[in-house]
Formats: sequence, C-alpha cells, structure tokens
Amino acid sequence: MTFNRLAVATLGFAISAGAHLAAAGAKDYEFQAVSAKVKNGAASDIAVRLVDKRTGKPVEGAVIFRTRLDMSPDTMDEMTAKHAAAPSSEPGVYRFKADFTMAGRWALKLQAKVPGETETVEGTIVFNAK
Ligand SMILES: [Cu+2]
Repeated sequence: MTFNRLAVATLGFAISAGAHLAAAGAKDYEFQAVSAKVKNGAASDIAVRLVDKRTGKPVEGAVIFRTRLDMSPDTMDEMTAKHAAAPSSEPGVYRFKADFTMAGRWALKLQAKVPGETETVEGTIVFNAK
C-alpha cells in the first residue's frame, strides 16, 4: 500500500515536470540591445544580448542563423544594410559590424537556435544610428 502511494506520487511528479518542460519555449528568451545608440557609417559596432527571462541570465552558445538589418522602423522596409558577425568575449553578447548608409532607426531581426531549446528564438532590436 505504501509502495503504491509512492508510485502514484512519483507518476504525478513526472507528469507535472513534463508539463513544465512543454510550457517552456522560445518566448522564454529575449534579445536586447547592448546599446540602442550606434554610430552611423561603415563598420559600425552593434551588439545584442540574449537573456533567459526565467533567470535573467545571459545565454551563451546560441547560433544566430538568420539576420536582416533594415530601416523598417522609419518606414523604409526595403532599405537594408550589410552586416557580419564579429567576435565577442562577453557571455551572451553577440556582435556585428554593420555598414549603415543612413542615419535613423534600423531594425536588426534575428533568428537563433539556443542550446536545449527546440523552438527557434526570434527577436527584433531597433538601433538608432547617428
Ligand atoms: Cu533609410
């Protein structure tokens, strides 16, 4: 009898743990601007931080596999800027070199794979190039 109750309790725990895992997802992560104000012009440094909203901690090892940098915040959706990933030594910070061609607001749109997360994490960060 005691054993059976323990087995039922263990099963109940396993189900609730599974439900918790299923509820976790891409929405638990957020890209943030390290600094929203950036320098206009070629080879400008821009950086984003990826955080786990459940813990507030930076997320290392994300693979950012798709990016787009455009002026959609200033209603110039078709105006894009070349950019490339750059090395970063700070955990959870992902850097790029961007060739801005116009002062104003630029949106960096990212898609990333995060370790331990099956869903694709997406983010849009607005930078103000001056
Ligand atoms: Cu523009």
